[in-house]
Amino acid sequence: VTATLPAPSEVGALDTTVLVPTFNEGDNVEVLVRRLAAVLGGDGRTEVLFVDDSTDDTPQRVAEVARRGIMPVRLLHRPAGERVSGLSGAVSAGLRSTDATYVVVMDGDLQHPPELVPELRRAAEDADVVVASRYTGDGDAGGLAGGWRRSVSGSSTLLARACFPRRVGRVCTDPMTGFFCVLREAVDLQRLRPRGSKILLEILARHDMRVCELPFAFGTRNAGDSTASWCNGLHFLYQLGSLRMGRMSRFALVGGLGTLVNLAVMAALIAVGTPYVIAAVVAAEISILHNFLMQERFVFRDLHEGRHGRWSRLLQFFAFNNIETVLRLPVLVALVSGLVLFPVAAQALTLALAFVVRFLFVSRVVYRGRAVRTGPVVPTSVQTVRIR
Ligand SMILES: Nc1nc2c(ncn2[C@@H]2O[C@H](COP(=O)(O)OP(=O)(O)O)[C@@H](O)[C@H]2O)c(=O)[nH]1
Ligand SMILES: [Mg+2]
Repeated sequence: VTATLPAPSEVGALDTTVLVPTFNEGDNVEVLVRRLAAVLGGDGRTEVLFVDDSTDDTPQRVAEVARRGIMPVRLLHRPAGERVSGLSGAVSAGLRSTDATYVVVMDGDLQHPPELVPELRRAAEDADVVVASRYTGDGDAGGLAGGWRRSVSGSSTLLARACFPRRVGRVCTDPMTGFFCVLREAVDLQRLRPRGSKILLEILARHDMRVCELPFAFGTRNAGDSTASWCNGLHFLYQLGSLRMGRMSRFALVGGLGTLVNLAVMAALIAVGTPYVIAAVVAAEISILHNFLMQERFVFRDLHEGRHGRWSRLLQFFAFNNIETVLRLPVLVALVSGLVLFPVAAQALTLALAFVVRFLFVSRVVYRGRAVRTGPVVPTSVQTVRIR
């Protein structure tokens, strides 16, 4: 079924989009829209945009509320297979699909009081981003279920602030909040590499923003279940690591680990009596595979949508590294027989030489031209949604 929801604004340009990422929040949709409409009034310059990754009937519930016309409501439903980068991906898809001057991002479970939205919007006159913080003034993180989640949230907040002292630490007490208002044009969407669930951290860490904060009390979830999990925690650490470390340093880390794998395998094979040249070749193949898998996951993960498929990338990577292995072998032999170095030490030397060459090849050839694609801005007047 295809349905067209009402246009958000006939009055003029859209001032604010209230962007609500939702995952199975059917029971919260209507209450949220009603409470938003009560404080935002019907100025026609504010819309609610649900960016939905649900597997339940949330899209239908949004469509119902939209038809009632309480206020302009738009739905961007991402069907299975298109739900890239989870919560952060949903927020950045929403940012991309609006041309409103301001975007207020908030949860769909009423843990973020809708009544604060007008205040956030007002404060944004003097800032690029207004953060609703649980950790400033009268703010309160009480709605986080249990002491354990409170301490996890508190310590990850400190960690994030410590990692980015200037852009985050000094200016923002709650970079992990999902409740904030941002001047849309202050965000360079090309720069975002959304992953995990902390989009505000991503935005702050990648821009020099004028930040302002308002305290707020984090409520308890209205209906449905939280998506917090161990997996989210690991994602957060990964997000923090990749935000802090550029591609080259992650590549170096993977290469460093690969070198250790290479040398360990070679030493082990020599220890059981394998001739050192054969040991060097086997060690090289194993470390090539190791490096490929690690870099796919941790270095070039955001660039997978490019012109080559995974097998083709693997093939190129293997081909290049084997040429490199073949070129390194005579150097290895020369070092061992000429300079009488221990084979493992000589291998370490050839690997160090090859590192620079390898980075140049991989970044210039294998992953060339894979900048993240940014779609055109979808006009806000009409949004066609698929409703299953
Ligand atoms: N679109 C989208 N929304 C999500 C996803 N995961 C969580 N959400 C929404 O993000 C908001 C915060 O999630 P929640 O589970 O309440 O996290 P918590 O408040 O930290 O427990 C809620 O509105 C969820 O419905 C996702 O993968 N995609
Ligand atoms: Mg919640």
